[in-house]
Amino acid sequence: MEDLEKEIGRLKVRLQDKNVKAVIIPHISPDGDAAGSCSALSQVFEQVGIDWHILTCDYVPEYLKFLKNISSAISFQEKPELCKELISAADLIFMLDHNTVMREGKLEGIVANARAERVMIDHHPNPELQQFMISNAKVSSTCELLYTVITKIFGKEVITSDIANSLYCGINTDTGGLSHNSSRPEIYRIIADLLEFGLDKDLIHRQIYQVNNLSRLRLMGNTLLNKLQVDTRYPVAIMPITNEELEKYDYKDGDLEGLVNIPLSVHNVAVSIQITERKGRVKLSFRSKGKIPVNEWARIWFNGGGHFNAAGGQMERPLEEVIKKVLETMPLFFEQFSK
Ligand SMILES: [Mn+2]
Repeated sequence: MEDLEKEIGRLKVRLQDKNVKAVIIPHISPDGDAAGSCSALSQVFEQVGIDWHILTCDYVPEYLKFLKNISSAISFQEKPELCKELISAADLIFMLDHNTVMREGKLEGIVANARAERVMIDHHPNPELQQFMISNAKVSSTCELLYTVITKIFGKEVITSDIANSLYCGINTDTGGLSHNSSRPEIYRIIADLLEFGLDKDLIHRQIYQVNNLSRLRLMGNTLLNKLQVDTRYPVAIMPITNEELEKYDYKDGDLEGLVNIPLSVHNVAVSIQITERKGRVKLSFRSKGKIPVNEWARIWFNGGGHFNAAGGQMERPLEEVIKKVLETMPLFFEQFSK
């Protein structure tokens, strides 16, 4: 905690130079916490007169575009040259909601070789060392941590209702609507503050949970009805989704958000794994309840990692092979890690 205060203090000194050029980067496939934190930080910079750009290696999903400044994010897939220019001109690169440059997709090499100092603001375990390390794995979300960073550096008076909305979006989505990882009283003190600054809680809930694409409903329906399998040996549910299915149901970014959590509601399921084939690559999302560290499963066998109960991995192998590997590593994982 002391180290954290010190790092925030160092950043405060660095940001006294209002001529700094800042670039703000979320992780690949940004979620509510990544997009919410980028949105909030950019608004603060706007207010205090610091030059900023939000860059993504891919896209921001449709359902998060209501967050202020998020639709002005520049995608490396659309404008690679502009992204390179902005990164090479930057003095500070803010890495939000990720613990390694590797989570920046195709921006990785460019960011790693840039002259800028990197500022990590994140809550994932085992962070990679950067020039400024504001990392705390105990908090619910990057947005929760960012609230502390913003108010310590710029004071509570910079928090507008739009900033409160963005921060709450991350706190809410990273805790599954305050259902897990949200028992520290501090979270509710922050939410109470945000309400005083004009947070429109109901708006965020509506935007996040009550707006669906038809394609999302069809894809989720098909997956739960026809694809979900529960293992007979271990308390594990698996949902493979093929490229063909994504095309058939007209998949849009964000359509599968949250789907992986649903099988955990079945009483004898303790681990849920969504295995999604997309453009020659297979993405795995792991969720668990209780004392099952799925980040280890993802890290050891699937080139990934993450949180104890929520992790991700990926493989550049055919879907069938990845499914086979999940089934083969299941006994190994449970032998080693479940108590
Ligand atoms: Mn997060």
